[in-house]
Amino acid sequence: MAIQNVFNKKSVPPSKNNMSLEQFREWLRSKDTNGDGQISRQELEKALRELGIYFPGWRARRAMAYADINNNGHLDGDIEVTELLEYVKKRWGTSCLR
Ligand SMILES: [Ca+2]
Repeated sequence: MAIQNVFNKKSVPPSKNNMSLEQFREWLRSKDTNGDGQISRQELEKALRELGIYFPGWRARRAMAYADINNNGHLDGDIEVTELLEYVKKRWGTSCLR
């Protein structure tokens, strides 16, 4: 029993790192400052800066290079948003977006 209690204390709380696509989409929508329905690199960079994430410009460029599949300089459409979420989960951890 005593040993079990020790393990329980150390157990990680239920995943904070598991933002759903819908939550992520909602978050992105709130960062679409000019309301054109797309996320530009500048908007992504501004969002990261607001979160206090280091090197927001560099991170935004890397994320765009990964997720902007049609290379139009904006994140638009479900596929690109899904790609960005995958990238964010892998590289940043989505808990930082809350
Ligand atoms: Ca695009």
